[in-house]
Amino acid sequence: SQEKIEIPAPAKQILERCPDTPPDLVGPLYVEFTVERTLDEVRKEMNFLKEGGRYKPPDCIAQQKVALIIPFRNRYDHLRHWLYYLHPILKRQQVDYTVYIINQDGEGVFNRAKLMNVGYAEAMKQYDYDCFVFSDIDLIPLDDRNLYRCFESPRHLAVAMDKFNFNMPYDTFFGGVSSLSRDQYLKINGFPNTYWGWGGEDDDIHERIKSRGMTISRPDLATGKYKMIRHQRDLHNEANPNNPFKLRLASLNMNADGINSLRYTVKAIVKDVLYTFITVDIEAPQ
Ligand code: UD2
Ligand code: MN
Repeated sequence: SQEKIEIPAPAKQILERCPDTPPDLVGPLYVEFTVERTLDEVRKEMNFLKEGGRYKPPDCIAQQKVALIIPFRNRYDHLRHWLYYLHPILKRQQVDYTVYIINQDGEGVFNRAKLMNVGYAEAMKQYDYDCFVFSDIDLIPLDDRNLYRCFESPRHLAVAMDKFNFNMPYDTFFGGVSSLSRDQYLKINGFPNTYWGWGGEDDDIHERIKSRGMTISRPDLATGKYKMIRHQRDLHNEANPNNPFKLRLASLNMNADGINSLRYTVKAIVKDVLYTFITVDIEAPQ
C-alpha cells in the first residue's frame, strides 16, 4: 500500500490592500510646542521607521505610495516638533511613505515652490511614488482623520489654521499643506520656480490647477484643523513685491516655468532614520 505524505505548504503571507478608513485613527489630537525635544529623543520613540524616514504598514498593502516634501532652511526647532507629531500620525494612516526635507543651501533668497519641485524630482529617483504631500515645517494637524494622501482632485489640507481662527483666510487659499498625485502634478507642469522670497507661490499653484480644469478637494473645517508654530519672518525670505504681479501671468507662464525647466545641484543626501535630508543649490539670487 502507498502512504500519503502531506507536504506542508511554505509559509507565505498574502497581504490584502489596506482598508479605506485606517482602523487605528484617534481623531482630535493634543499638540503643544512647549516641551523641548532633542532629535535623539524623537528617534527613540520612532522605532517603527526605516532608514531615510520610511514606513509602510506591515500587515496590509498601502493604498498609496506617498512622498512627503518639506521645503526647509534653518528651522531645526520646528523640524523636531514636526517629526515628533507627524510620524505616528502617518503610521496610523497606513501609508507607504518617506519624509524628504529639502534644505536650501546657502544664504540666497528662499524659494519654497522651487524646493518642492526639487523634492518631487529627487523622490521620483528613489521610488515609484504615486502621491506627493507638500507641507510647511511649522504646521501640525490637530486631527489624524485629515489623511496625508491624494484624492480625485488636488487637495488642500490646511484649511483651518489657528492663526486664521480655524478658518480659510480667503476662498482660494492653497497654502500650508497640499497633496497632488503624480498625474495632477504633471498636468500643471509642477510648481513655479521663479517665486523668490515670501508670498504668491501658493496662489500661483492654485491658478495652475484651475486653468487645467481641475477643482480643489478639501477636508471639512473640523477635520482640517492645524496649529502653526509661532515664528518671525525668516532672514532672506522677505515678501517679494513682484510676486503679486507675477500671479496674474500664472496660467500664461506655467508651460515654460515648472518641472520642465527645473535646474538645481544636489550638494548632499543624508539618510537619517527620521528623514531623508537633501541639501540643494537652487541658484538663488543673493
Ligand atoms: C505662508 C503659507 C505658506 C507659503 C508662505 C508664502 C501658511 C501657514 N503657510 O506661510 O504655505 O505660501 O506663506 O511663501 O499660511 N521655510 C524655511 N526656512 C526659511 C523660510 C521658509 O524652512 O527661512 C519653509 C518652512 O517650511 C516654512 C515655509 O517655508 O514653514 C513657509 O514659510 P513661512 O513659514 O515663513 O511663511 P508663512 O508662515 O507666512
Ligand atoms: Mn509659517
